Amino acid sequence: MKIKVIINIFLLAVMHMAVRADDGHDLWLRKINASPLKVVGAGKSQKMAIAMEELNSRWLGEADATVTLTIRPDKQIKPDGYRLTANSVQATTESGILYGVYELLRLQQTRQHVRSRVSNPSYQNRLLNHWDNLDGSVERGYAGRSIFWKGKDNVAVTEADRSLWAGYARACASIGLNGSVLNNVNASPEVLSTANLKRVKAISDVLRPYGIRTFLSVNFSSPKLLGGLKTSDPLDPTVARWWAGKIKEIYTLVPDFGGFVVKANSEGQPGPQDFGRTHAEGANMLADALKPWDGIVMWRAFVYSSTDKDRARQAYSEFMPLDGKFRDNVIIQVKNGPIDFQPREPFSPLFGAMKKTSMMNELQITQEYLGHSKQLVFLSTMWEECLKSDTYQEGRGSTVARCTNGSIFGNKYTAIAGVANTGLDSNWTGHDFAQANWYAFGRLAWNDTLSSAQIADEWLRLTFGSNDQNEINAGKDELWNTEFLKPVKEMMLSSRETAVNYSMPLGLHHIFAANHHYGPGPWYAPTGVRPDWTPPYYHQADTMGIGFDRTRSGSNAVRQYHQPLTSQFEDLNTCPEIYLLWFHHLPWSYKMRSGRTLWDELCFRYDQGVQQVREYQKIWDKSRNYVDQERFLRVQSKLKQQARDAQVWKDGCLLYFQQFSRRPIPYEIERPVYDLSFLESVNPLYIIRSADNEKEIIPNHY
Ligand code: GCW
Repeated sequence: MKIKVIINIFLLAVMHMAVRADDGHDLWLRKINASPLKVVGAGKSQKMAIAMEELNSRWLGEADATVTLTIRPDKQIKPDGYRLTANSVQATTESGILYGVYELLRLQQTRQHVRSRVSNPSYQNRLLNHWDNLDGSVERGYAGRSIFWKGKDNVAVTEADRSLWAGYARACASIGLNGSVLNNVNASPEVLSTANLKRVKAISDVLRPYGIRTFLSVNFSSPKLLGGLKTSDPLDPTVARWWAGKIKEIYTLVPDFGGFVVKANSEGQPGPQDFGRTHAEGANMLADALKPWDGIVMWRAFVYSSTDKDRARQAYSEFMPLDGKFRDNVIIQVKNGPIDFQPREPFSPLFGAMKKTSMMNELQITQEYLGHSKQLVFLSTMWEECLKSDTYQEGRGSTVARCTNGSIFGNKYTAIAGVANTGLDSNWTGHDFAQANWYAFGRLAWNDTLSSAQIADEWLRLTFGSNDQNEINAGKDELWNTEFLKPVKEMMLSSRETAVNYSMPLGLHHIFAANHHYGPGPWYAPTGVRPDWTPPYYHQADTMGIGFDRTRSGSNAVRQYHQPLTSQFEDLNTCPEIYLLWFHHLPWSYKMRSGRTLWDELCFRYDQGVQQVREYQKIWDKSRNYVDQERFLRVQSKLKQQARDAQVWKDGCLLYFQQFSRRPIPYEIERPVYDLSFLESVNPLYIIRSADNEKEIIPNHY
């Protein structure tokens, strides 16, 4: 008996060792046993050397095949695009070759047939925005410190830095990204100091061979704060001259520099309004200075003031009157929703509305409002929902994607940005499944019509699949498909809806605990804090009901949408239930389409969210034999945390709202396990910032 147990343990151990330990550092580019091949036409540049190296180390096509790389003019192929066959890549630029090579290798590794075809990116600029501070901390970063910055006494560049940046650039290039904004939009003027610009140059020298251009976020008051001028008024000629000089210095160091991102007159950041000037006057001054170098300005529309009654209306109100007043090298950078990267928001009404101005979408890859790097939430479905939303601005089919990718308005410059989730953690993103969000952003930036199902499928195959021909021949592949790929993919695809359910179902939004935005805080409203930074401003719960009235009888934000959306959102019979409490304040007894009351429905949704996470724990535990021990245990432990988090969300929100609804939680639903008073009291403890602000620490037990 004893011997049998020992043998079983031994067999189990061998099985686990067979799936090699993996710290996740190689992302979706894990080492594989490549077949030999011959490459023709590669030339000698650094970029082509990378393309060659990738082919040689990752070729899974026919052994000893000859692959041809050709650069020549072709009207069908845009600068980063390519034409592909099973053994050739043709492009008009070296970057195009590189992207084509990565696609060819991806198709092979995911066992897809290589059709001969042309692929062009949806957006010219496909950018990661790093909210990295010069001191090395990362705003809303949950994967360790910055990969770019280490503090002002530490600007010298090391070999380790270079190799990390090369790994990062390679990962970005492999999914089609072509630009990085290296610092936080809450920008320190110091980023433009000569010492820091030298570091920017070093970074850009590493990024360039991978086709990644460098951009910076700038502080609008830099002329005064860094340059020592008396003012930063954009209409003052000395200010414009200062910027022109700085920009020349940048381009001397970084000849292919991309341009600036600016957060102006937003959340305390300086901007042109400090001098009585408009956003357009501010943006244009920078755009004119960048023009001779072919640089662009991405000017953010994330603005709101404490006095307005509805934060959701403000970006539109402030920017619409400026339509047509921006230079052509200015792009207005708009967050996907009108408030702030919430688990679910309708799309921002600005998309497609400013017809004479280029607009770009800003998505958030880092999970500020979606469980940090603690929770498994695949964001691709959320972005897909936004990109495919019909704005109706130029008739049916005017999706957010088409309003920003140039296909409707023919914009000279197009772009899309994702707020990065990378840090020094060995797996780059903290949660192993958060890598999938980085991957998905790149893939959607390249092709904004891709489905999340395809993206999840690719990512899982690349990240966890086997390329061992023996295993495939032994039929292990079949098993892997049914027992791992299918259930785990379904888990990913439903995970965002799950997070919505356990945190903010039916259109609820911004009911987070203050500051860190991790757990629930619908009760948080201390005196003295501006109302739009407190959850009751957003949920408006009282004994009459719950929800934000944005109809004509409320803030009328609904008017900012194009017909038929205005009517659709306003009419309770047609308003999608996913946006119900976003647009309406409704009585607790309101009858939902399910036949339940609003209160009961809310309870069901919260409960469903909890049940779904419990289900994910089972799915993951069953995948044990298909994942290396290291990643298996890491994800398993994070799912436990997520299950506890979901319970806290459900109990906290339902017990809090129940004070207003004064109705029982339906008896078929699991009872709360926490007390409201306890959850309210631990709220500030969710996060303890360590001395150097390095990382948030969230206790495992509430
Ligand atoms: O979502 C909010 C974040 C801030 C961020 C801001 C912005 C960089 O809480 O941390 O600041 O948005 O997008 O500017």
